[in-house]
Amino acid sequence: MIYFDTTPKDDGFRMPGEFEHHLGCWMLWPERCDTWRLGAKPAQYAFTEIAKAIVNFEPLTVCVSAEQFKNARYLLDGRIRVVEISSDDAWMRDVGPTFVVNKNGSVRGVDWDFNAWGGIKEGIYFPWNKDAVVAQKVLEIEGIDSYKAPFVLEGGSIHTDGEGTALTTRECLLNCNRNPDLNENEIEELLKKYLNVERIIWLDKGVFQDETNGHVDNLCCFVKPGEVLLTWTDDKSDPQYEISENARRALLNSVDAKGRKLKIHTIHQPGPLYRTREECFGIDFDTNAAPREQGDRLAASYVNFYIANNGVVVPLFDDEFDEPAIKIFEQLFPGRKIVGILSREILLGGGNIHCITQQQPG
Ligand code: KQY
Repeated sequence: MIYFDTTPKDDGFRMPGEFEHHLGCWMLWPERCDTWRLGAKPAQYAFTEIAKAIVNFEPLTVCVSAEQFKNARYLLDGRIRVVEISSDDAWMRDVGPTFVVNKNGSVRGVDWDFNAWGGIKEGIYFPWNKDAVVAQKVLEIEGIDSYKAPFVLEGGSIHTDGEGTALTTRECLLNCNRNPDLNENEIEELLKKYLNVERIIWLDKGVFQDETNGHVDNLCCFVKPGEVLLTWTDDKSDPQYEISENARRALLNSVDAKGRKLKIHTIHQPGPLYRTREECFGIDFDTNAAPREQGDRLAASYVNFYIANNGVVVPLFDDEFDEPAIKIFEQLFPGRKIVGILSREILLGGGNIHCITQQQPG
């Protein structure tokens, strides 16, 4: 695998929208016991369900440690490719490569720096040396050449419309626990080069109490060029109201790279949801991992879904807002099958379906 010393922009490669065609999807396998309760068994079951939903639409590879290989192979649908790649946890969106494509359909990877969502002091766990080389290993397996981006970024902190526009949050990208030496203009310039976009739409904050420092993939995404979906609450006393309203105003006042005003769809959040006493039971304590405590507000959002070829895999929470959410997805994606999966177990680990997947275009 070659690392180019140019950028995707130099070479005419761009990050496509997630709604564009995929060659397949990548996931990791959960096993760390200070993230996932009860030896990660309930999480493994949830990942298995999501993997099965995805492989009905497109090829899927699940990367797993040597220790868990046989167990994962046994549990996962036979159509899924299982390969051995070690990792520190299971967030492929953030540790995997971002794929970029050119006009001829060639694909390259972007390999970002990773610091476990905030580095030694503020990150979620230490060490993260295995996570830091997952992208490179995926690209090696696929024989895809790559760009090494010279700054910290997780895939969950960006969305693109494939037509020159990127969406992100200041809370995450300008956080001093990511790239303390870079200001907003400098980050913009880097995003423009490595995603090959012309316009960045900045939202201030991500979902309330999101442990990623406000990843956009839990808050807002493109459903097609010119249209976004934003998590919402009608409850003005909920801190999420101000965050979503502020984002709505920023989106209203934005135009995309093609000069279009955005059509904004909102989707009511579930809950609010909190970690229960029972859900704290069976999480290993470790001073090198963020504590998970009873009563924690969970950053639950339907926006953390995955768009597959001909399908959409949507997180459900056994909540009164699940059914209206499914109806919204049916309206937004008329040509795709909507599959809802109960995903609270993944939410307990700090993310959701979008965070554990990474599409490979082609
Ligand atoms: O939002 C995401 N893309 C990932 C969430 C990672 C949470 C780590 N516990």
